[in-house]
Amino acid sequence: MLALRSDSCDDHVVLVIRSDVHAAHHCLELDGAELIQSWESPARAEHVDVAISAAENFVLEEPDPFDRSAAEAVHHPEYVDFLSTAWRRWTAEGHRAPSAMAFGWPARRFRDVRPRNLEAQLGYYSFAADCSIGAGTWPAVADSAAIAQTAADRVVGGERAVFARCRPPGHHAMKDQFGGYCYLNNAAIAAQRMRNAGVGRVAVLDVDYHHGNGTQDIFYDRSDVSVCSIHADPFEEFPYFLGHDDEVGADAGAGHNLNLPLPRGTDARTWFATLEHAGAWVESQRPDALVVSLGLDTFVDDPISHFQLRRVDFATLGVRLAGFGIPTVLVMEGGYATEELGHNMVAVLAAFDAAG
Ligand code: SP5
Ligand code: ZN
Repeated sequence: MLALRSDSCDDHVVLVIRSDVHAAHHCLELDGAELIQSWESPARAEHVDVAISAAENFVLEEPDPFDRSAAEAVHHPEYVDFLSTAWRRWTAEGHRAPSAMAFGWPARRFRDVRPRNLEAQLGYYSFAADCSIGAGTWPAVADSAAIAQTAADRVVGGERAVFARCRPPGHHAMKDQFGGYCYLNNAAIAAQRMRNAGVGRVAVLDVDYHHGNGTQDIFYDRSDVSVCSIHADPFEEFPYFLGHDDEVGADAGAGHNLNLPLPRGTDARTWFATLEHAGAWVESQRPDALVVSLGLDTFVDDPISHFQLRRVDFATLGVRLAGFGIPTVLVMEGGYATEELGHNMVAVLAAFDAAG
């Protein structure tokens, strides 16, 4: 049943954009020399949907159709074309493997020249072997982007906050490279969508455990979208090759990128002190709207991450995010304690909502 917002007596309702298209996307991931079912699984989104459906004051809606131009506004069009055709090409070539994954990359001292060979292009258009492209990947990727695009449209249309329950996640996706379970950068799509609709300045605050390298890449030389990421130190943690604190933006974007790396094992006290620093900086950028890259792999029991936030901390996070007092798109990113993810996500969103 669709609950109509105008029928609700309660002013506080969280609009959630979600769909089931993601379910056919399940990746393989290289773990040492072993291929495993990815930590980034369909069950993650299912647990979030179940927890949201069981909670009060959430209204769930399907996304509008994917607008390819929303993706092409932040990614290279030929990269979007590659993603949308890779599986068809892989199938046509008759490979034995169940999904397509790169095994070689244009690493240091190689040339940045696009090859014609599909397996080589997989390396050209990616930076990690923690995700693959299968039959359900492009439909899920396009739908996840549509969720972010729709959430941005609803916020532009007057919603105070919308949760984009995206899967696959997006913040690692660069202008023309996938990796880190991410293909299209949902948060960047939402930010750019709001800019195109006339929002003057947008800030992206990325609280996922991992550095939002893709979002940084996309907006690095721009002053209209400021990007701040709190994450595990890239000297120790994925994505390893970006996310240091001396990456401050370039050209017009100089001073509009802030990285706040923290050591593995960081506890809630230090994390929230860092969030205060991030919050003050975001406010100094004078944004008219906010995009939150909401990864909850900062959870103490996350199986692949090493910060120590608990459920109560996620409620505190929700209150702080509401405190910016500006229209907000909350975009789901990581979080691999699958059984807990739904409850943790509801903790953030319900606290955000209650805080107004
Ligand atoms: C969106 C997001 O959170 N992406 C994170 C991607 C991390 N991918 C690399 C993970 C490597 C984890 N290896 C864990 C081995 C445990 N034995
Ligand atoms: Zn993450």
